[in-house]
Amino acid sequence: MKGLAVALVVLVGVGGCSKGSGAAAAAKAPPAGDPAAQPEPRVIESGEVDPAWLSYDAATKTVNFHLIAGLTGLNGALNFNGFRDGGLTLTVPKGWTVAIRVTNHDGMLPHSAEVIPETKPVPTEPVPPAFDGAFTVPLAQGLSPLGEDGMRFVADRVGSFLIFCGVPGHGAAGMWLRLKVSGTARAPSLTAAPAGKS
Ligand SMILES: [Cu+2]
Repeated sequence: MKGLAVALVVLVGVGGCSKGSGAAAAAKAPPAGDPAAQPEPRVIESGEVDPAWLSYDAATKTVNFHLIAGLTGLNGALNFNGFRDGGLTLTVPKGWTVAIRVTNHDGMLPHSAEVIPETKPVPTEPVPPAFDGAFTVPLAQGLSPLGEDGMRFVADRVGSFLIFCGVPGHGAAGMWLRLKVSGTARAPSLTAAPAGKS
């Protein structure tokens, strides 16, 4: 099934849809400026961090993160970037602009993404976002298989947050990562932790 999904990604290419794709596309475009030239995510194993997911510009205080729903078969594909239950943490310095490109790599299920306050238990459906604009559209319905959207927001307060799938039941089933907004970090970073730690 994973192989099928990868094949479909190659065949279908960029399936655009959604809100604010203009602004989001501008935010996430590489210096070359051609979104169509963006490489598809390479196939990796669950728990492996691909350095290509994260890039940033210290001059403009902007961090670009590629969030990939259902990248691997982990947790019935209810994972982001091959991680579940907060196993991957994106840390950004306070005040930086966070641009997240969201790709639904799952060939079967819809997925979405939303930054929410850290809460236990993890919500079973969408809640108000922690930052203005920190969600994909449609949030509860999710992006179609192989669909794509983006979000852009200013991480204007320190704290611990979740990057959570808003499709009912997915987040609570483990489809969430962590976002830490730090008052002391000098640069963004991506850190893997043992799976299941929450
Ligand atoms: Cu999901």
